[in-house]
Amino acid sequence: MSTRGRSAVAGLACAAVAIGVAELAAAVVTPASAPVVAVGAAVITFTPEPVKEFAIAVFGVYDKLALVAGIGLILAIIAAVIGVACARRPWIGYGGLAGFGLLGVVAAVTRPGSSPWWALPSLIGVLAAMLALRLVFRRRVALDGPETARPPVPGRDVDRRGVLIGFGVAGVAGLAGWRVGGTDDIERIRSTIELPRARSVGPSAVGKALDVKGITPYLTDTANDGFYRIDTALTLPRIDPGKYRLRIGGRVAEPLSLSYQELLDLPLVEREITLSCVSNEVGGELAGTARWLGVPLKDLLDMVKPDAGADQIVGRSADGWTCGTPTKVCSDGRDAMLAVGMDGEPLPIRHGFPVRMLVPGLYGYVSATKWLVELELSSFDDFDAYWVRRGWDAEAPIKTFSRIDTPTATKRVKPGRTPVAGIAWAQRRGIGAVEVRVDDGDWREAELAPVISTDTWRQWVLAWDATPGRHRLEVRATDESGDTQPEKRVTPFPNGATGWHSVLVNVE
Ligand SMILES: Nc1nc2c(c(=O)[nH]1)N[C@H]1C(S)=C(S)[C@@H](COP(=O)(O)O)O[C@H]1N2
Ligand SMILES: [Mo]
Repeated sequence: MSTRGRSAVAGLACAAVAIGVAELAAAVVTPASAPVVAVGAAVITFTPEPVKEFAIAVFGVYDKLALVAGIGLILAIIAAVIGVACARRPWIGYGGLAGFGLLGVVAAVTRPGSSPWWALPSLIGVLAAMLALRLVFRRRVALDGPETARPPVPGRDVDRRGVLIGFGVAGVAGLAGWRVGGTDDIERIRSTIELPRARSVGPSAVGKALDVKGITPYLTDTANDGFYRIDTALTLPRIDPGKYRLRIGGRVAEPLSLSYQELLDLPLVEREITLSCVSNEVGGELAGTARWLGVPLKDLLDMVKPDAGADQIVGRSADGWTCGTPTKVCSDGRDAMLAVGMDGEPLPIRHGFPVRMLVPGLYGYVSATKWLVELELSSFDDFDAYWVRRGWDAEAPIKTFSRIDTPTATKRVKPGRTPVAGIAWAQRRGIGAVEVRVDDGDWREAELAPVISTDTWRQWVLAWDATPGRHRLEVRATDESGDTQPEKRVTPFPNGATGWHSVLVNVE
């Protein structure tokens, strides 16, 4: 390898030491204080809306993975370049490390809910990396015997053993940090929780689903991570239910603070509800249906007695994310709740353990705060929540949606009777009809699966006599108030996508 190549690898080794050691230190402080995570979180906070929308459109639920990979790649390139420069001018290396350390510190201590301690992982990581730099780039010495010694060429040599040790230290520290900083401890506590039974169990459509190959199942497979996850959290908030408190305050007559157990002791309801994300594109998969167990939000508001003008409930997450929900969802009969259970188990950590909010009929960003720690009664005039500050609508009821699950564009279809099937939803209004057309022909009405309420999605199926050739299938749904999905495509920003889903299929 050339001298340059070696120097670049040495630069990478030093950066790896910084990241690995910082990761380990962060596991002790708190995982969110790790520099890459903190910088990533800051990037999420400051990224302009169109870029964020692009990221969700391209990477979907892998947007966070893409972000961390992107940061890693940029870091690696800069580290390699600095490594090369460092062989001649070591101060560039120290300066570069100090710069990155500062970036990590600033990002960490400006995170919501952070403390000055959050600076530590970045500082310790950078100090370790400076030490590594000292060991890896050695002053060039004369290699010949004493008699033939020539003065050394200015510059530095790379100590290969030092580089290997650097990568080793980085790997071990990083792995240890990852083990210690995981959610294992909270997961253990979660697995011992026995939730009380619901006082009121709603009707169920389980067992009434359509039997069509390839159709979205009625209940989402939450246990196997089948339920979509969307949030701004790079590290999952870890909340010990034993220390958990929910504060309910703001414009109320009687503020309240409840422990997890006190919440569980209130009368619970269980309901099947479909949750969906405003970022879901036409044909997208950012929605899921589960059996939710929780405390009716109305019961809690009755306890605190909101002021008449408090038209917005602001939900706060343990990681500082905020969400604004119209207070009136508590008085129109819908099952708005603080959920503690999902499909018979305590909420999974990724879905908001120990407590999250859920409001049928509203997109997640205006209703479904995960890792919920505070409800503040406020007004829409007084407060803009996280996504509202970034231009999304303050109020966002879920729009009618329909999707063709089968056939797909990639599967070969044989001529003859073929089921065209999928799902549709229009929470609060209910799905009245689903229609399908082939190649701009007549719209034909699909058969609908039985439903238990307006708040869950509805499967549908239509028998199609497929003829050889290439065909375009289109779907549109009509809600029970008679409104049909508009054909016009609009993007998810700022209040949800519209348009008919279509697929091109090859019949042969
Ligand atoms: N704390 C917190 N809660 C959150 C979010 C978030 O970023 N942070 N995102 C919301 C959005 S945009 C959606 S669509 C739902 C998704 O819930 P899920 O991840 O359980 O499917 O959570 C909501 N609750
Ligand atoms: Mo969302």
